[in-house]
Amino acid sequence: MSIHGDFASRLASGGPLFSAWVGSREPAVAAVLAREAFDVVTLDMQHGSVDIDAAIRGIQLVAGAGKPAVVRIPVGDFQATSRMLDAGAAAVIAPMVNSAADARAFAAFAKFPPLGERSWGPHAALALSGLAPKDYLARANGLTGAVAMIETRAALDALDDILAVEGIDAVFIGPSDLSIALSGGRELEPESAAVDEAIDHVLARAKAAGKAVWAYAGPPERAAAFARKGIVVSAIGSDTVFLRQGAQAALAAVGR
Ligand code: 3PY
Ligand code: MG
Repeated sequence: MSIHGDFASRLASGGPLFSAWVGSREPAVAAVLAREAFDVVTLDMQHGSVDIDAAIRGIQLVAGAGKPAVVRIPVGDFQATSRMLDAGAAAVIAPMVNSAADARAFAAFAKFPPLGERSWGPHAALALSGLAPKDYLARANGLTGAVAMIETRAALDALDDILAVEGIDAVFIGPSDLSIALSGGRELEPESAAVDEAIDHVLARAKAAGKAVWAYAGPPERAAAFARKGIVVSAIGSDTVFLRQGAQAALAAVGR
């Protein structure tokens, strides 16, 4: 089975899956993490320094390690979705999807007709999927994911409408922005009781809509807790955090 097919069936069986989270524009960083026991590697174009070129290379290097790559695009840059899927991303995460209209615009770039308006040109994706062009066209909408981030009050208010958009496969919780939104900008507490309550609400509404929930966890203990709650993909990291933690542990061992 292809990397995409394997990922899609592991998602369908409910996970839990764990993603590395990479903001570095050096694709070799994603490749190094892909060779650890992560199920998937996410390349972050929103807050990381990953640009289109780095994402295209990163997807290939992650695939070389036998793993799927997911890309988080910049806010509102829905057209980047098709490019990332053409480059072989297994799924695209769109940040700050705040309304059904945002979700429809995103899904339009993620899915081929009749579901959406994705334009044809999956050059690298064809090679990675191992599919003939006609088979790719027939299967791509099911093989690749459109994942809408829920991380504002507006998104929570529009949650059922966003979940109802055909072509949105899953929602992704951003606990940091949610904590800022829920506290009216007063706090950054991604593990607060208010955020946990919102997460449970999103899980319940997504279950009712028959859609999956992914989330950014940060620390591995939080990712394990998310997995126990039924979150299908939990992101651990990031690369910068791993680097700093490794450096701090090494320096602590020599008394610094
Ligand atoms: C958030 O927590 O707001 C995120 O977007 C995770 O990166
Ligand atoms: Mg966010």
